[in-house]
Amino acid sequence: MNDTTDRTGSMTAGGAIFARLKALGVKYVFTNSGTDFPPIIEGLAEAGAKGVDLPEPLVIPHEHAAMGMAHGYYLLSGEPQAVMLHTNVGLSNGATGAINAACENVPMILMSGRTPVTESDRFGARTVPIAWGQEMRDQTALVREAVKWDYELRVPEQVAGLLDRAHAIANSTPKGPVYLSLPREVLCEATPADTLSAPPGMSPVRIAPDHAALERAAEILASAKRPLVIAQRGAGDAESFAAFARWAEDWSLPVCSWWSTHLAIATDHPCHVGSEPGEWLAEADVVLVVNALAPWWPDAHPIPDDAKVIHLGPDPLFSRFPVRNFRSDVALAGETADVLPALIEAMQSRSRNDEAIVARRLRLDRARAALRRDLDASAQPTAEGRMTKAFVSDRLGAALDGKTSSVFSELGAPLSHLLRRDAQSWFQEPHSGGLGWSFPAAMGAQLADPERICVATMGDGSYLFSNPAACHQIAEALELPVLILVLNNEEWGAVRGSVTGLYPDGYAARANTMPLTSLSPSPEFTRTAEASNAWAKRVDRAEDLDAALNEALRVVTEDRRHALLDVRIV
Ligand SMILES: Cc1ncc(C[n+]2csc(CCOP(=O)(O)OP(=O)(O)O)c2C)c(N)n1
Ligand SMILES: [Mg+2]
Repeated sequence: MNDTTDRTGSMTAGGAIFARLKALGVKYVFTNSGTDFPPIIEGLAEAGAKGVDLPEPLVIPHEHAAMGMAHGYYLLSGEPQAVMLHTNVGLSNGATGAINAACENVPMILMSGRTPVTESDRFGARTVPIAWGQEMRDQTALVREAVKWDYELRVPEQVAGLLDRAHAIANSTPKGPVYLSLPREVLCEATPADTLSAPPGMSPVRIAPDHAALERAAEILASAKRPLVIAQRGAGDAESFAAFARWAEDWSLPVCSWWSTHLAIATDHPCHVGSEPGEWLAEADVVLVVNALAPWWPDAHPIPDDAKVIHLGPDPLFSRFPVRNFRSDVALAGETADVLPALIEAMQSRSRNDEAIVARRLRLDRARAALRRDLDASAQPTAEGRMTKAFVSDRLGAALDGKTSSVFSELGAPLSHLLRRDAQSWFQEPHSGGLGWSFPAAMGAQLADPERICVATMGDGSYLFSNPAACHQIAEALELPVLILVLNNEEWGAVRGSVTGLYPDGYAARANTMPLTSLSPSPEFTRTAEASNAWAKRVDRAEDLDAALNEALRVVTEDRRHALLDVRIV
């Protein structure tokens, strides 16, 4: 027991941060500690000894993994997240995760220590040379562009108020990460403890859609002849997901999942036209863009000059991004889970153009049948029995059918060939593309929902970006039985594809070995996984995949052990 605390009813600021996070609803703090952490660790122990209710601090041995886990935890739970890192060096390792979180409107309170500013004569002052080496003129600059708000804790009495504000801003529409830096001397000081468990002093703002814009959008959509819906970040929550599916069917609305990062509609829904918007956009008279950063490819997907475009989502103009000039005739701002049902409701009273709806239904039936034929044909293994991403995706979808599961894909099994039917059953890496995301995101999701099957599927390059040894250590230490599917082509195939896309007949495309794309020889990833007690298997031939998938699923669900399949693809 600390005498100072007993006499004054106060607590070390380092511990007070945790106590306040608990009051804000944070269950876990994804933490990577350092030499600025003594007051945090001492404060935690102090608070624990006094029976103060705290979130569980988790040791996460790489910052990118900590950020990915908080991201994945939020995707499944919708609950507020907190990540605590070490000074500038820990923060810079977490910066890619902050960019990913910002791109996907993932709210989290990101914190990192600040090296002591005093060199002597004050408790908490600098000791080892690292304290000089880690000082920066503007530490926050490392993540400022990715956060909605930032500040530095100046005095210990600010802990509760600042965290309340950070939480409210992070969780306001449009949501996103915020950053608070924590100087060591301030963390060492005492702060009043009596108000730390009080309810939050500030509520997040939830923006409601503008009524007039809703009516206008409903009118435009109801009278459309050839509408197209493009959805990238889902259809909101489970309820609005279901309402969206019924609505699309009722009005025969083609729904396209161009570069979707969340599932908006079942992949086998009669209105789902796949991931290519080109042919539908070319003749669209109305386009509804549901929370999509880049809803189409302007150079490849022309849209008619007189087509009306409606954008719907937490920030329909994506104002964080300097350049994004997709036409926007009507903007409906708000959380998708609110706006989509409101739009559906506003459509109810509109007159229906039944002739156009029937024509659309016939066209959709033909398009779905053609899509199904294309997908089946392209999901075959090669003549030599080798696997492709499409084949693996098709088999993974079949293996997971009927099971409550979420797939986190990062250049892994493509959505086009994967059977997915439920809200939250599919996530792809954010459009910021900070690779190394899916393995930790799946672990965060598993922590949030222990009974769900959480699958991370990724390229071999993406697996290496995830700091696999650290991630496997986490999976073993926290007993997170995730299934990892590495789709291993021994290269950065996406980089190769980008080069041949821009220079189809160029020198690089004709070279025997394209520069800067090879990852050969591939490590035996099974051994990396086995080092942390995972069940692991390498699969080279198409005929062996089904059995390997089923055994891996048995291991994660029955043995509750994490598993890795190193799937060799062409
Ligand atoms: C942190 C980070 N570094 C580099 C890149 C650039 N990059 C984009 S795709 C890619 C290759 C991914 O390779 P892999 O995961 O093996 O997938 P493949 O395309 O081979 O299927 C790279 C390196 C990135 N997006 N993020
Ligand atoms: Mg690869």
